[in-house]
Amino acid sequence: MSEHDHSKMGKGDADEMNIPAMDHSKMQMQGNDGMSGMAHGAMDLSAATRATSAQKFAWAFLSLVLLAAGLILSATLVNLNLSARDVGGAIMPPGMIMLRDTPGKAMLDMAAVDPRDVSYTAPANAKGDNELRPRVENDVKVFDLTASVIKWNILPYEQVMGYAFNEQIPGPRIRITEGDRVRINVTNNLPESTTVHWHGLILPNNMDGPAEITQEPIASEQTFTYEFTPQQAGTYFYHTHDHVDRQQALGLYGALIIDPKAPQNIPAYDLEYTIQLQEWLEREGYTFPAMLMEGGLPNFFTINGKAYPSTDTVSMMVGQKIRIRFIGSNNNFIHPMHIHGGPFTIVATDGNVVPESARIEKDTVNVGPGERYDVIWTAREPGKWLLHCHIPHHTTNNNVEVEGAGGLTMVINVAP
Ligand SMILES: [Cu+2]
Repeated sequence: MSEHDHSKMGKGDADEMNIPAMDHSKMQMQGNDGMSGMAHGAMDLSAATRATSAQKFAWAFLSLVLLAAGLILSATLVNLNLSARDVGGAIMPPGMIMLRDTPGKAMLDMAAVDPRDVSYTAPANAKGDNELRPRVENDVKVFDLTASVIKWNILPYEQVMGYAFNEQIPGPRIRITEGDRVRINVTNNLPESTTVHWHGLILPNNMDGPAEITQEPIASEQTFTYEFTPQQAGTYFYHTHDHVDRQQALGLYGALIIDPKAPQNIPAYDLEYTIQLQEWLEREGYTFPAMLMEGGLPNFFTINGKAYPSTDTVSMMVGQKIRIRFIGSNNNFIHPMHIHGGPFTIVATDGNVVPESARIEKDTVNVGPGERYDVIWTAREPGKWLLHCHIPHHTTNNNVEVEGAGGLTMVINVAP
């Protein structure tokens, strides 16, 4: 008999197979008896283990105390007053200490550059500090600067998100002559307001640039025009003067070289090279403004927007002299810049010519934020002579030496 035949199986069939026929009425009774018996047993068990009201209250009270303790403990460590409105989708640097007294503005200052603000990706081999040619309008040299967020390679394999003038880091070099009338139109395509300060220049106060002090900040998508006539000559630079802590640390600066009308009392030289320093904090694809604050310490360093071995190599011949203009565009750190192969002479400080009697010979000069040193170095021996910061961490790329150095290093290649 197949399985399918069970449904047709009658009482007789069951007898034939020695399966006792079921008495349904009896089974029902047994079932009821069984169930009521079990219920009685369960009631006995529950009576033995059931929580008393006092116990329930104790558990509820303990849970509430633990919940409250958890909230109070967190409240002592973090700022519960901050809302998403204060900090948006800010991504903070790993290691930043954020306590209950850390304001939302501090977080925004240190937050990663928002990748959604990037409007341009520079070619990996693009260089900054390209001379910006003015157009001349009624004897005024007119320059256009535009600030925006870009992707910029400091090494072939290391791309940062920076704030840039004219889509390069450093911003373009402005080179004028003492006494030139200049007009500079600054357009702001950054996600926040900005201004430009002309560092070291004597000019009308309302052209000096500090936001909220001498002028209204230039809002996003707005343009402000600076116009003045520099009466000084030498090595200067321009940089943001609004949210400086963040904006300059992300690349918003450039060289301003003013040639003298008449020759200055500076020893002769054959070539010149300008050096602008910067620190970077790049972690897991995010760029944070490097600064001397917990979590903000830099792990990359650049000369003219590139880390060694991507920095320039300067070529010279034995006997030639080079004027190196060090610009302290670095925002937070002092860099003792050293040249191998013999001393240099400091011929100008902060744009001002050093009188002959006061010139000193050194082979290392501390370039602090805002400072400029013009030095003249003589190529005495052939070979590869290093120019580098003497803080060894600043000559690494993310703490790694590459091809013998990194970061604030470049080579002066002297031919016989
Ligand atoms: Cu350094």
